[in-house]
Amino acid sequence: MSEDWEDFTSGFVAVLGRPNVGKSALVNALVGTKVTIVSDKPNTTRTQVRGIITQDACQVVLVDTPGIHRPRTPLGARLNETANEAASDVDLVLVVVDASAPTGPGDRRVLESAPPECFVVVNKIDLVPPGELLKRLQELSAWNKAAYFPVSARTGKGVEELRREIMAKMPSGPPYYPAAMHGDTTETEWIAELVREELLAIVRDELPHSIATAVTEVEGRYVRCEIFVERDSQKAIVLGRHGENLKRVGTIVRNSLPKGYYLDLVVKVAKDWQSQARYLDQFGI
Ligand SMILES: Nc1nc2c(ncn2[C@@H]2O[C@H](COP(=O)(O)OP(=O)(O)OP(=O)(O)O)[C@@H](O)[C@H]2O)c(=O)[nH]1
Ligand SMILES: [Mg+2]
Repeated sequence: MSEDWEDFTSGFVAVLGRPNVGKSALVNALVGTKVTIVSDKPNTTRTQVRGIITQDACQVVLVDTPGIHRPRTPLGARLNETANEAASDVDLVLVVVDASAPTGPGDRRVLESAPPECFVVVNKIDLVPPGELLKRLQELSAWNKAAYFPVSARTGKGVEELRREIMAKMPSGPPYYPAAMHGDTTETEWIAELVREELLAIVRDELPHSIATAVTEVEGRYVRCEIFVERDSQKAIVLGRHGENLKRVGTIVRNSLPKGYYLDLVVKVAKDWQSQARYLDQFGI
């Protein structure tokens, strides 16, 4: 390429925080389109997922990460590793905290390990009265980070300002992705993620952690997505009465595919996969 990128800026931004604070929702809001899945169950994000903003001679590559938590399984340990790895070698770190919850030990660990130049994003401000938000901001200022941004990924409040400040921090550099690209997830990975997102919206308790999905076959317009659970008893819950859960998930995800696609959902048992490295590798976690 002989293009002159002298006036262009670009960089990588890691989005860190404990589970469920709204990192993925924030990445989607900053990008302006859905590039990473969201759910009310903790540890929804399992890999580094990139969201790309290209605007005003600047490209920002946001790296969504798994929520950092106290791991109870090899899966949990791997999620933490993935998140911590994302924090190294980036131009900026965003630490996301939940405005509607007090700063807990989980937040503290992330805040303490984050560089002083990081931005602290106080998300979910739609859930708290202004007086309480002020208290939260005062509390968080004890960490002396570079800047604090109250936002709501849900309503979009504060997101534009945060986007501008992130862009202003990017050093000179070329774009890494074509301007029309908003994410780095492949089409098959995305289908598997959408299936998992819909399942997470249905299931409860410990089951979210036990679900993994993978597209295992694409043949013309036929797509086979396998849903893995850890035990036989979980299979029935995922299927639902007369298979109605699976039907519902299939219909929703099929609607997001180009017309004429056939999505085949199959539930399988991968015994105790959360604890087995070979399964974690197989699922790309
Ligand atoms: N009210 C409100 N809810 C939000 C906001 N941002 C995210 N949420 C909700 O919070 C829950 C968690 O959002 P996610 O974006 O999946 O959280 P996360 O930090 O990526 O979680 P993990 O991937 O599990 O680490 C979901 O139910 C979101 O809809 C917000 O600004 N306001
Ligand atoms: Mg997430």
